[in-house]
Amino acid sequence: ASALTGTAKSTWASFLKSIASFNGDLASMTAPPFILSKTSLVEYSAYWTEHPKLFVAPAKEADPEKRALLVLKWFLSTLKQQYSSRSEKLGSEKKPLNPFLGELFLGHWEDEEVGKTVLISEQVSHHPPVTAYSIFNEKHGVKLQGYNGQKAGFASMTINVKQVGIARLRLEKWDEEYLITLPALHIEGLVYGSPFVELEKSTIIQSSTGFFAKIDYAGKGWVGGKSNSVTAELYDNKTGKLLYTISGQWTKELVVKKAKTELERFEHGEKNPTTALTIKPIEEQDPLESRRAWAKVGAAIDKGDYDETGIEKSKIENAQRELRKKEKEEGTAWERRYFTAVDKVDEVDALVERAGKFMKGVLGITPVCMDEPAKTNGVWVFDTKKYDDVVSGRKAEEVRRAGETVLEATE
Ligand code: 0T9
Repeated sequence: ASALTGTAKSTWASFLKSIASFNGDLASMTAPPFILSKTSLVEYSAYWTEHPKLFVAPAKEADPEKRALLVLKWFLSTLKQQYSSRSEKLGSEKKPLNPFLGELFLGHWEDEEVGKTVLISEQVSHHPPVTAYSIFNEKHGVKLQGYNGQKAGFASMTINVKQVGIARLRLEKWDEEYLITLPALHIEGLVYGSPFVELEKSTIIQSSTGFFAKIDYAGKGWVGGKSNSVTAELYDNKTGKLLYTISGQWTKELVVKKAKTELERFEHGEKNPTTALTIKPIEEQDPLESRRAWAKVGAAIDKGDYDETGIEKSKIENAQRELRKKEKEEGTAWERRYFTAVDKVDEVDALVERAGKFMKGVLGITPVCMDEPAKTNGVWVFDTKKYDDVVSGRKAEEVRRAGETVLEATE
């Protein structure tokens, strides 16, 4: 039965009618007030590291096979945060704010045991929307970077979303790289007014030391299965030997097995709580930082004031349109603060090729790893030079000016 009553019910009904003719652009969708979230999509990068201990764990492991298993365990532990934490907290999936070009989400996790893990997330493209991030723990030499956008479609009351982009994990100490692909998903529960995410299809993790993980997702009723089901298999690339399997529900418990022998069970709920991200108070934030930039919109959403939400949102959107117009006239482009677009990354290509060979040979399937760069306005890489310039203050003037352009327009 529907979770909605009264006006919400009829607003939702007309919304559903409107998305029946959905054009694939998630951002352009006008959703009813009660489904709006005040969290911008640029914040979602933080879901990768809400368990900082699991994130750095592989760095301490000397055996490459066990390391690959730890990476797989960490990856699986991020799924619950990425895809079901909002539903759990808010009662349903909500429509995130559509980040503006250059929008930032900056913070860090402080953990007694593993030290500081830094998060840098930036909206590097607005058309199509693409978010890039870099997450690193210097002390343990663990560095994650990636970028992602979405391709969406609507069919039989379900929003189907394919993610474009990749994540890359680097373990400095072992000079090791992992390529991680992103799952496809769909939004269920639309008819009842309580949308939630279910994952589908497969992703892979390929390591430069020759380990390959294939991760298969399935939902409720899929071959009789439970919701949020996952089965991961970790192989040795060279021998094709299956080393470990991990299976269960990514929202609940997962079981690690070697052949038929159970090694361990783990879950990432109460027994393994997340670490809160530390971010600056709004007054100290850069004008491009998400929570500061969207503060008025957020306040209007909190109040449930739909008109005010619309007015404040339009201010930001119009200001952005003006900026783009000005750039076009002046023949300039918005300078991304931390990332740079490239055509390709050789290390990534090598991993894709390795995974492809393995998959064809052993599993009989071709890799769907790298999407055409055009879909994300390029392959986005973390630019350590830009980062150093910002941190050292060498870019202070540019940073100040960028902030001003956004402030002027929205205040
Ligand atoms: C990258 C993640 C992504 C972003 C979200 C599809 C979705 C926007 C993209 C893929 C993160 O690492 C992982 C998790 C959830 C994904 C979101 C779920 C969702 O519903 C939204 C889309 C844009 C909507 O808001 C659809 C509206 C719907 C909630 C109600 C009408």
